[in-house]
Amino acid sequence: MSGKFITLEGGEGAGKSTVLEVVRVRLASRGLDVVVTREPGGTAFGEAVRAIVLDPARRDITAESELLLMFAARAQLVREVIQPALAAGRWALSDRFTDASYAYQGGGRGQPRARIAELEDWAALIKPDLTLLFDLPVAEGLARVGARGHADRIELESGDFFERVRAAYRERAAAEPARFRVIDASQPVAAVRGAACAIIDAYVDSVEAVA
Ligand code: Z5A
Repeated sequence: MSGKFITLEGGEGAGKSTVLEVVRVRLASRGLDVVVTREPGGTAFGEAVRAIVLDPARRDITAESELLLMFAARAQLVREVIQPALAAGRWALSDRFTDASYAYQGGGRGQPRARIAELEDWAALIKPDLTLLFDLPVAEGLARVGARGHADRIELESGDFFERVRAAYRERAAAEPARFRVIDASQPVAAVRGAACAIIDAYVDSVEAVA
């Protein structure tokens, strides 16, 4: 069976990271060799970019610089980690990918979609085969991350910014129903995990059926 690329997406505090390991274990239990990564990050270069873009002291970063930095990290991750994994028949699981740029830099910051699409073609090269979108009301997500007591540079944005991020994610999910599965992330953790595992099982079944 050839490798597949799965991404987890959602707004602040949506619970992606909480579910990521469960999804990895589920895939492994199906006999799949899984590489787990995250964005921005996942390579030495990408983690250096992450430290810059999430640093709350860096209030000077422009929307254009932020967009380019996200794609610089992504270009490295795809070539260094994801493409080699897929070529070797492994599966790749990423906490965020290009949909986050459409949601945060496109929806949140108002960067033109066509510009993001150009960068996607040139720098990202690949699209996920399956994307789990963890969706919940902005106020709930912000209350969850607020309880952590510290905020990164992007978490310092306004509620309106995160409403635009959520709307952009939902719009993308509606436009690509074959790739996206939307999970109600306001449910208790056990229910969210259960929903994610059911989606993963059904997806692996469908891939095995055509292999
Ligand atoms: N970003 C971007 O702008 N453009 C891009 O192209 C890319 C990224 C790729 C990454 O930082 C930031 O980069 C991100 C988007 C931007 N924005 N910010 N800030 P990150 O990786 O550190 O941040 P994140 O991905 O948003 O992580 P997060 O806010 O922690 O969200 P999460 O991973 O979805 O949530 P979590 O850590 O699993 O859960 C958050 C808290 O909620 C935690 O205390 C949990 O115990 C709790 N939780 C989780 N699920 C539940 C349920 N179901 N009920 C109750 N409580 C729960």
